[in-house]
Amino acid sequence: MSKLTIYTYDWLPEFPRGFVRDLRARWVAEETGRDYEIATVPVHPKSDAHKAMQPFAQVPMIEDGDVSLFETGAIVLHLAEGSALLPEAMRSEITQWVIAALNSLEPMISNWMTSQLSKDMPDIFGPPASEELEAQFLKSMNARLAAMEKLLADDREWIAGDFSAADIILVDVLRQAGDATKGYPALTAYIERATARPAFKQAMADHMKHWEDADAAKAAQAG
Ligand SMILES: N[C@@H](CCC(=O)N[C@@H](CS)C(=O)NCC(=O)O)C(=O)O
Repeated sequence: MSKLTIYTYDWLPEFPRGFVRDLRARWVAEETGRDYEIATVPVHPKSDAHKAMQPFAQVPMIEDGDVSLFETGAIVLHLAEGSALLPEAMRSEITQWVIAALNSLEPMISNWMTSQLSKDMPDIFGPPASEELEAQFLKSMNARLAAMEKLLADDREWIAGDFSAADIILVDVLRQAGDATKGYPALTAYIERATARPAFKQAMADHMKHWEDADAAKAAQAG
């Protein structure tokens, strides 16, 4: 088995912890029983080495032997390869749902969350959206959440057959909507089912420990 390294930031403030997308890479590694190491890139300023691995200077990235990848959809599909998370017969449907989660849900959720976060943190998230724009973001997000609610309520435990790579991406995208999913019982139950998995819990514990260690390293450096 090749050596797997997951790259994330060296430190981040409290508010994004628990939602930084290295969690998706950690989760798939846990589900598939892959050992991995964590490597870090500075959050500020972004380094040339970071940009060489991730052209948009975001995280996460991975190195899996000779393969270097960015984009969580690609990372999760790559690490799921050959495992029960990506059975050959379901490959196309799972890929469809990975792309749907990242392309048809995440932007709507992200627009809404950014409009909410910008109220308290305009220096980070930009000036708050107008009331009209905020209402539009909410409507667009809710239309997508309602469509997902119907699917999950009608006929399925997981989004594409058994628990798969698609559920890892979709659930982590839906988690980002926070309380906005509360009015959707099937979605809420789906998120709870997925996040009750031991692999998710381990990934989250290690993710949070990383930020605690980063705080300690920063404090030690400050003397
Ligand atoms: N589409 C990318 C999004 C990556 C992303 O948004 N990463 C965030 C952390 S979770 C980031 O690095 N944000 C800092 C920035 O955009 O400068 C993926 O799924 O990998």
